[in-house]
Amino acid sequence: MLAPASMAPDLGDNGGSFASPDMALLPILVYPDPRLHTVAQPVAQVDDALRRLVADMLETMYDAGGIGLAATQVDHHLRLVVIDVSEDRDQPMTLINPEIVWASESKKLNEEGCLSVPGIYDGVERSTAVKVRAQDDQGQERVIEADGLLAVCIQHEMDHLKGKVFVEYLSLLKRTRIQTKLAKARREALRT
Ligand code: K1U
Ligand code: ZN
Repeated sequence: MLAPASMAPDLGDNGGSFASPDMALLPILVYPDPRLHTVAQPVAQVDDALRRLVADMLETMYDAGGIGLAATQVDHHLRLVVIDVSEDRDQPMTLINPEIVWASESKKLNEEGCLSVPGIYDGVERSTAVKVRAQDDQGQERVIEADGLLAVCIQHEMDHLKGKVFVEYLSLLKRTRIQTKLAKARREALRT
């Protein structure tokens, strides 16, 4: 993986596994919730309210064991993504108004999961490397060159901003089975 050198960890003492008492866990929408298909709007202003949402999304992502989270998944329809693919969970990245400015022609099938599709993992073909332009949590424009897991995660999260969930790359038969499985899990959770 190429290091995202131009995008320094962005939350200082609030990043990584450190959680301040005023952070909040946000409920994650579960597929097939129709709100997951909302197209996110650009962030107009990077201010304290947005930084608060970023901190809450990071806490939610770490708590859920994810490597990424899009604002769409927590019912905020803004072009905002948080990611941490580091082993030690101490390199949070915030991508505000991200745009993929280049994607490699070479593609690879990767096993993906999604916090909005709990317990389901399947293969999706993605570009092996991408270049992304985004603002950080101070509103500074950054360019990130990514490959490996970071490139896969960025593409997965950017799909969420378009209202697309990874299972939509799978066959109708697989999607139907996934919906049946999640509906059963929801019924069982309601019973207990
Ligand atoms: O968007 C999300 O729901 C987060 C998702 C991101 C993602 C995982 C794997 C490939 C592409 C994108 C997750 O973090 S799901 C959690 C998970 O399964 C996982 C955790 C660590 C490494 C790999 C997968
Ligand atoms: Zn996802």
